[in-house]
Amino acid sequence: MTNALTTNPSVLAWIEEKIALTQPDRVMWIDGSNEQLEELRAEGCRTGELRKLNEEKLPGCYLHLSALNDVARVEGRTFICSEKEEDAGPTNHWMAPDKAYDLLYDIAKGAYKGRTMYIIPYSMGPVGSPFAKYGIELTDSIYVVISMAIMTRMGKEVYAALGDSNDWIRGLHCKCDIDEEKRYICHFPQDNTIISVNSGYGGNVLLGKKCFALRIASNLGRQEGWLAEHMLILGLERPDGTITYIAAAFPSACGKTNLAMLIPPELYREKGYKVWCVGDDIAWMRIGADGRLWACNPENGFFGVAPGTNMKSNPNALISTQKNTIFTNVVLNEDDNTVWWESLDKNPPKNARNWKGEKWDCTDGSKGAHPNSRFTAPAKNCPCISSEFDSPAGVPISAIVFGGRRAKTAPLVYQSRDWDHGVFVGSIMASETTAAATGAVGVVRRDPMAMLPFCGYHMADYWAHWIEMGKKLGDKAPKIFNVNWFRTDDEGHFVWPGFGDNMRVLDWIIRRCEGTVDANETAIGYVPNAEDINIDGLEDFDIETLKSILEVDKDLWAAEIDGITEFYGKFGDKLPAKLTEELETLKNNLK
Ligand code: OXD
Ligand code: MN
Repeated sequence: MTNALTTNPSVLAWIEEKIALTQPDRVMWIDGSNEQLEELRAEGCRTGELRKLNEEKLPGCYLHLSALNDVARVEGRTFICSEKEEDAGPTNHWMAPDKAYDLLYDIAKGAYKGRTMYIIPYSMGPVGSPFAKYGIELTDSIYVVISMAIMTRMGKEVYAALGDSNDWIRGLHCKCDIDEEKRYICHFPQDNTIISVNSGYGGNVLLGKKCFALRIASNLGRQEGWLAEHMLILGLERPDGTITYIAAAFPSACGKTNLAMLIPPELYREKGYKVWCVGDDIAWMRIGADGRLWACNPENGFFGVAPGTNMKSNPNALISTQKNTIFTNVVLNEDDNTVWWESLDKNPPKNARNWKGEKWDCTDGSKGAHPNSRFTAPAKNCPCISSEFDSPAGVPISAIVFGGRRAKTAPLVYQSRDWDHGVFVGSIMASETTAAATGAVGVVRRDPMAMLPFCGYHMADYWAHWIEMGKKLGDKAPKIFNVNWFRTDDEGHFVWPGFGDNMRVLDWIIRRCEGTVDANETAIGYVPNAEDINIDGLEDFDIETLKSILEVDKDLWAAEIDGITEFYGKFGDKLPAKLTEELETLKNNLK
């Protein structure tokens, strides 16, 4: 093949096959160089796929507007195409692999005619590290190439690291006509292959992220004895310079990026506490030579939700977006060629275009940015990025935190009795819908380990894998906690201030990990004694208020048991016996 950047036979054979299928006019081997990326950015601006923003105010930044019907992940059109249906399990959509390949190849046939095939070599995890896994994505989208350059370690060094190995993830993306009816995001775990057609939206087409680093990687983790999780990773530095690492899973829209980049309240900052961000969305975790659990963020950038991000909610995220960032579906300020989104500040631009590219009048009550508008920003831009971000060994995890959005049931924080109980706590994770989201308030959506849309195999086998990991870790296992920042009072107002003040809860968590603070054993696990959570300096918040959100209401938990029993019912015989036992223990404890 002309200009090929590799001689790897499995790579060349696969690409040749896909060239024959998609019939591109041109083929471009992406080498990761800035020169090539600049050429592509300029080309993207010529075709209208990108708009270069104000170089002085937002250097190296671009705006991209997606098709109107293509603004989010599409769970209903996302399939796990395992050989056997039962391996996908009741929480995934399944399609038989033969049927899926036929359908997808039919759609992909000739899909690159008149277009260029870009061949993207990328690594999830630092190239050459024990965590790293390599992938090649074929795409006909410049937006995908320049986004992958931010979100992954992309470039020809990946071919050098791969050598002649066949151990890499195949990814084929075709924009086609962005036809919703023919949109499919399919995963073939037995072939390490992902095919995505008729979408241009990040979560569906940046194949390194949800498709590879979670759905395919969760399968690899199961086979190879590690975990691929939908978790942030942060390091909490104390005044003596020691750093404790925490991994935390929350469903979408529970503030994962904010927690990952938390700025401690002043009373902690004065003493020298700091939070370092290792990752905001995905953690790969392996047992290290010392027997502990070590975690690595396989990504290289943040694909964050823009609305709600501002200098108060998350200054570190906002600062991360001030250079070399791609904004998708936000407002264009035509006066100074910059961007805006709801709640960025109180000054919506007067002369503006909304995410649809239409003239937008901020006083007409419509939203200017799409609620799922995004920034794609290099992790290195983040002022609190951890010095261990590129560490080949990852970071040792002391605590795993699960969380959800519960008005009353879950207390502010509690600790599981042990690893297996912690797996139970993760498996029953749930969020209640808010009025803003659906109109139906308080509907509980179970989202075990925040992996509902991302676990690439049977969820009950996944829980069994977690239990196995606990056996291997033994007494070196991280402690497992659950947090709930979203308890409400009788008027429906949030009680806990959240944001930077979540540091006060993290502080308790790390003291529990090192065994320097006591706790109160309740039916659901260890709950803090109110005196042990530092509430100094919190306004309108006293120890009674704190006690009100540490309360475990037995009636609500009895109702919760019904919900859990119904949910567990879906998994039939595959449900690990340990989890049934944990449910029984909970029932007995509540009696
Ligand atoms: C994400 C998600 O985009 O979880 O990270 O939906
Ligand atoms: Mn996510």
